[in-house]
Amino acid sequence: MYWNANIECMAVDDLKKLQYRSFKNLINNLYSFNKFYHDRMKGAGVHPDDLRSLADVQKLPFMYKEDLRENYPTKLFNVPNTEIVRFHASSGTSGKPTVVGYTQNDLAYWTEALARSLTSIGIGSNDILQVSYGYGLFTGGLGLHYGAEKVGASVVPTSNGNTERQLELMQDLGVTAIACTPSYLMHMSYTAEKMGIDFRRDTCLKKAVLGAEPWTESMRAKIESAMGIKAYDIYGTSEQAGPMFSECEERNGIHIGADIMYVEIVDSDTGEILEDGERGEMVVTMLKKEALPLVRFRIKDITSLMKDECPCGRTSPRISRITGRADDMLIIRGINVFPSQIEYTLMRIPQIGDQYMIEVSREGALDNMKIQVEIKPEFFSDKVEDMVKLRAHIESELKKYLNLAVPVELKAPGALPRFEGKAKRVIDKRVM
Ligand code: DLL
Repeated sequence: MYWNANIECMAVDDLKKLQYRSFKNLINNLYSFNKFYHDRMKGAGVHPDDLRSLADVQKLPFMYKEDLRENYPTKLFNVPNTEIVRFHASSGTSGKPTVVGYTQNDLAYWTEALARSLTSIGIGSNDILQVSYGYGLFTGGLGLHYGAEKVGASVVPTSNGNTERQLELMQDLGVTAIACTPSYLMHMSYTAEKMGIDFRRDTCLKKAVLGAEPWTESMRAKIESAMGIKAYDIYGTSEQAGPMFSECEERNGIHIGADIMYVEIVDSDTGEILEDGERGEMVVTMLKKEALPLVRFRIKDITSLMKDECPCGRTSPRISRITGRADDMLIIRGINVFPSQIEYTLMRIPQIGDQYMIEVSREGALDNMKIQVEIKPEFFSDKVEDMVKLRAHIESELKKYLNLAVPVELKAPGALPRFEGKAKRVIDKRVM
């Protein structure tokens, strides 16, 4: 089932022509009417006439999150205030927050992208979707809300928090799908167990639309087997609009609406464009945005453009699972580690529950890492020798996969903090 087969299944050459036309219009407009982009292009010695093909996009300079911060809150908006109908803002956990504005058309394209995504997951008018992403300045709640209404699903707008009430409503209303962060779903699963709720027996839940934070295939396996549902990856950032693009039923890469966003993958250090299949930092140009245009914006998320065609019939480009952010990488005694590699290893160990925490500290010139993991109730024991054995096993698995000796601390079930929004898995105690 497609939401917009004309675009989603368009011949690849036609899609590229469409992208080039939108791109050309965008750049002509920005060069003529937007001081920021005009000055940037002049500074780089590029005129719109130099852009003769899609590949010429790479002549344009990159744009960074700092550009948004420096122009806080609305200096980069490209429309008069009267055309802005909504604001969202990032939480500002990694610096000053950024504000995003939307025109009516921006909201319409955002909702269109989500309608395509939800349809590709098989969510439609027969579904009752509980939206447990936060509502408010965060884009998750309202984004999914309007996308789900567009496809005719019945929305239960619970937002996050008050988990016991959420579980009751889920049962009472016969909720079939949920949208939230993977960490919040795991928290729900944990709370349900404590309340004696069995998802398979006591709910109609079949699907989960999970994103807003990195998660791994082993986390997917854990969620699916614990709850008897299918979990789908959804991606987006507030600068792009919010959650937008997701996996289809094939669950092998995230389909990007090619008419909405043009993706390049570059080497984080050199900025050079990488081949399809190579992992690097995602750079996006939003082809339709009016209020806050983005041209060659460096998102910092690490992914690759996939080479193969998707059996679902959609011709749109696909990106592989986001494995982290370029600025998330930890260098421990010279070895590069992404938190997602740690999660992947931990979640495959059956005795480990769904919570872990990575602590990084510095001793002299050396960075150290320690990992705390929660053990599932059925494997947690008072017998010291059992726990010592289990800890040694986890440490040896980490050594095998990461090539790094990391001390592990075992925690009782429920001992580590839970998250209602985005999980914070790394505590960085280094003084920079
Ligand atoms: O997290 C938008 C969103 C809401 C996406 C709901 C999906 C679902 P921001 O708060 O601006 O926007 O954070 C964007 O979150 O750059 C990634 O680092 C991370 N992220 C989002 N989705 C995924 C995902 C929303 N599926 C930042 N996998 C991005 C990995 C993700 N990381």
